[in-house]
Amino acid sequence: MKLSEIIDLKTYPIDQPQSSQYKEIVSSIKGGLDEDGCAVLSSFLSDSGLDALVSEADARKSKAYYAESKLCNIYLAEGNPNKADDHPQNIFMERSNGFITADLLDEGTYAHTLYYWRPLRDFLAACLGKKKLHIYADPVSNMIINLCKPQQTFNWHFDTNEFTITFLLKGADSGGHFEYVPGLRNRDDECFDEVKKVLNGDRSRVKRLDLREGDLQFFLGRYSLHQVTNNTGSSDRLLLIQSFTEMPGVVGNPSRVKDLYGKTTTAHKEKVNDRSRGDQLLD
Ligand SMILES: O=C(O)CCC(=O)C(=O)O
Ligand SMILES: [Fe+2]
Repeated sequence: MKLSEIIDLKTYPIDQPQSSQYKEIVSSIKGGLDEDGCAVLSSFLSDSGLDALVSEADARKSKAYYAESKLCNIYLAEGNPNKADDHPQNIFMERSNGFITADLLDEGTYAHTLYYWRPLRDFLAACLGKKKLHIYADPVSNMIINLCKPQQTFNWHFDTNEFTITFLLKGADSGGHFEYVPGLRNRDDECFDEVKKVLNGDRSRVKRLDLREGDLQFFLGRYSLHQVTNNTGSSDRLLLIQSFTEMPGVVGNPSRVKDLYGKTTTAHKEKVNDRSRGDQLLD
């Protein structure tokens, strides 16, 4: 399988770092990320790539994991009995989406080929101004497909990994919008007061992204609170998510991984006390 079958390499020559087009793309993404932690490359996937990725996702939909517990806080973690009832750790919202996990997108799939393609990672590193990026070492959640069926929703939350790219494979006919609040917390501060305002319905800092099928979205989800609004249409919304880290060996918090994705592996057990993080933020 050639990468030119998946990505529109003519418009986005991300395998040619010396080209002027490459440099222009990198600088436009840097601008978007600096401004609000988010940037989009429209129609990044080729038509055939999009079709192939949608077929892979459709074939695995019946294996998507849906958690039993539906009420979650924004840290996708337990509440904190030592804090007031209206503290962000103790505010719970409905989450009803499911996930097709990384172990179902095995070697040989288009999604896997794209994720492990070195030029993509180098390109992402250039966009982020980092020397090198690593594949997120979490074998369950490093590459997943978020499945929001009609009437499903993904509550406000922060991500574990600093940096994610997503590909919209199938949009909802109505609802199912990606909304985010850029830089709502930072590596040194949870900014609970600002977080609380958003959870209490303040929309002044909320942005909504108009994503189209085949678009590539860059997103700094560890610091930007985000949600997917209720899918009020009649078709499924499918989004492929690939995560990368600056430090090698990062895996998710075992209880969060188990709750969201239904399983953990020996990698989570080994890393239970050593989950290499660049910060002390709540997960
Ligand atoms: O489906 C989306 O647009 C966002 C998914 C997401 O935030 C996540 O899986 O952490
Ligand atoms: Fe997220």
